Amino acid sequence: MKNYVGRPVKRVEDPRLLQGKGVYVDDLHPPGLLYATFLRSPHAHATITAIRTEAAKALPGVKAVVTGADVNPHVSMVTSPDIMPGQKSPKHTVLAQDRVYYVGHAVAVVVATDRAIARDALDLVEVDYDPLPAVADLEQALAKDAPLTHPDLGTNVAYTWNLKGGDAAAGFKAADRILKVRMHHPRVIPMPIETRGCVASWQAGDESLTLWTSTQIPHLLRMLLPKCIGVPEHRIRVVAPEVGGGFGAKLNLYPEEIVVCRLTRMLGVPVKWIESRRENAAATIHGRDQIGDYEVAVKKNGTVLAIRSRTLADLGSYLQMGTPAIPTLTGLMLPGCYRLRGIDIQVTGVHTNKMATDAYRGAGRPEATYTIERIMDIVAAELGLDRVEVRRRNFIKPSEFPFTSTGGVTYDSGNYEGALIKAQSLASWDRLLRDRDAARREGKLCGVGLSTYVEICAFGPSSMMSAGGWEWGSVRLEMSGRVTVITGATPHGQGQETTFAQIAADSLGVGLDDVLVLRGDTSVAPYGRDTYGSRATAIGGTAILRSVEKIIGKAKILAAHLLQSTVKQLEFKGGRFFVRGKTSKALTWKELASEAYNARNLPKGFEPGLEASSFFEPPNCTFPFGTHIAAVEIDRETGEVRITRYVAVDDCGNRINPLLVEGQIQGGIAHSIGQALTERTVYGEDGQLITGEFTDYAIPRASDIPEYVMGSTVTPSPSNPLGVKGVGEAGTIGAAPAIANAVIDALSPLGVRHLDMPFTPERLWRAIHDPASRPKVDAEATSKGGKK
Ligand code: MCN
Repeated sequence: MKNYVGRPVKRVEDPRLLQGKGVYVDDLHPPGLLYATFLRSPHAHATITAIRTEAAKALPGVKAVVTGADVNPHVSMVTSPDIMPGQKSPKHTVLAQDRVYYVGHAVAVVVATDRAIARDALDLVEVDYDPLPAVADLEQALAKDAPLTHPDLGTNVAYTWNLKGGDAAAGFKAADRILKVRMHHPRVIPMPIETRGCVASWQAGDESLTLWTSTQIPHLLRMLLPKCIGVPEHRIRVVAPEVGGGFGAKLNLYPEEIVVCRLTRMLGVPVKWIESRRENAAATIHGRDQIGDYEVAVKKNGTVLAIRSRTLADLGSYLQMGTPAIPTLTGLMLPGCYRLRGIDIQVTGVHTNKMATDAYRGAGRPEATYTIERIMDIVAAELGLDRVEVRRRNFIKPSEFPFTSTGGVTYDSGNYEGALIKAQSLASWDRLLRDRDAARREGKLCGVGLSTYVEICAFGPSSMMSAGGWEWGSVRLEMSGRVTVITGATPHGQGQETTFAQIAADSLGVGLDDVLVLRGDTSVAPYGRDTYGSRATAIGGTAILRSVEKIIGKAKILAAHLLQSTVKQLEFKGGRFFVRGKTSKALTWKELASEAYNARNLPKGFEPGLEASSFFEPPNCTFPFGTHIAAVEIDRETGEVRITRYVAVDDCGNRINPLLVEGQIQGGIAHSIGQALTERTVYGEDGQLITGEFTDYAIPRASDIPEYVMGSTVTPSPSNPLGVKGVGEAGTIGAAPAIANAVIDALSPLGVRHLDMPFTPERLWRAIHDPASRPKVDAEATSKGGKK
């Protein structure tokens, strides 16, 4: 055994990526390539009364100008799974035809010999709009006289979803206090470094189509495209080359991909489209955007009995692939690490004239964690209890796993207190509080916050998914003894070429350099469910492990034959097969592979070759957890926040590669720092996206990121033989509430009891200087609890 698993092996992807040798969509230039550019609506809601394309068509170099009337009849609409009870789904044509429903809605597309000409030609397309009243505010969308986003639906309500677990009514009856708080989880824009983009190429001879696209889901696209473009699945190849970040935003079939496929078919040459940053902000999915009213039933000793919530989720104008489902994940995970007696959750999905929301790193779980972790701090503050103690009192204990939460999901394994204790120790918690108090005595606004989170990821089994919860992987011993691993997952920055090679190398007993991992091409990996929901390691990694086990089983039969022994007598160790006690006559993989493919001396009935593939169907999701602690200082004069200390202790079960795990967590925390402190998506009342560029939309800079102190605990998952849980989203889920709790702790001496993200300088300055601007937290004593 080489013992790669568990070691901080450097990423095998890095040499090519760091030297600029990675091949991204925009690096592809097939012969005859034309460039497409989309014309987008400047209005949030308007009817289109005329489109004039003649002038654009006359520009030298322009090959086509296509409108909704030209393309929509030849392709299907963009669909979203119809998963919510009574779900109202707007008709989503790939180009707007009679109406536009959000700023950035694609209206026409120009195809030209180069990108600059295509851009110039856009200015020559004339569209006459009749602006209509738009609704951009989530709550106003529910007002009686609100404009309807989609008048044909007759309502802005897309669905109402209820989740009741345990006995919430009994919890409220038994409560000493009922706390009420409203929380807003604001909209964020994913902004991966590489925007979206694709190249489609129609091969007329064999009537096949290749789509190279910056996506997380080539296999799901191949499954969805036939219906959209009328080309059968086996004649479609989808390739995700190098992808410069997705964070959930590339987990979708977008209208542009369908249009570009149609254009190559129409024009008979390859067509490329690369999204601009402004388009990316306006027309690639956004994340979060929920407003919730929460009632919390508590005992005087800090036991949280039940939570009742009424949440509004802003879905935007259209339903993309996961749009309706994301807020349900918030509901499922609302109980967090705690043993509640009951929950009573209602989520109302609402249409507005804005870009759709969908899965953005964490997808519903950051909202749940933020809510429950703010609730824990509010409970402690209102009851005058220690916030760590309140959490401890409500924790699910290690002996209670597997534990079915009031959210109705079965947490696989956990030790929440273990992670908390470790984080407190790494943070020197008591000293942190003493330092905070000393700084306060000097008049500084300093705060310390924590969050103890659990999340759900590695989604499966298939019964809970709309398109299969398995993952596929294959392993092939080449004749040379080298190993080719093919995965149906589609890593796009996570480093799975390294971790999957670690798994294969260890279990085959070969060197890491002997293993090559291929991914992201449906013609190479015939099956796959791609990469999202932090599932690739747990599910894709296990599919590879299972394939290795099959090959070892087969190789043993061959080795036994060649060594004139029996399979029972055989041992496999360190990449060598030998008869027990006779290591000198061991066979290597190279020798076995050579025999297996030359096929001149095989046991009777033995199929030549040494390759195997497996589908792994997980029995359950995995439930990573941890504790994050943040210390902050707020500048009283400017309202600016500085994170002075950050400690993260995360438990993702067995860690395949601790270096990558830490990198994932650090990247995830950076996303949350952005959401908590700097990022603000602003739509005007008329539905104009005001923060549509990096000049207005402030993602964190390197200087906003503190030094992290990282720790871990290891509680293996029983849901897969690797014992791993996902980690790709954990940092984002754990971090924002820790920062929020620290900021509110810093302001608590001024009487601030709650504030919503983002904690921009302006918002904090107002909270410091204008008490009227602060949101309310109500605390009612029940008759049982006596007067407050
Ligand atoms: N890992 C490990 N041991 C574990 C768990 C994970 O060594 N117990 C390692 C993996 O092998 C892998 C990485 O950590 O290198 C993440 O694995 P996993 O948690 O299984 O997540 P996925 O590979 O399924 O990636 C998806 C996840 C999601 S949902 C988002 S969003 C996200 C993320 O990964 N987007 C990313 N991380 C990202 N990282 C980059 N660079 N870019 C993105 O777009």
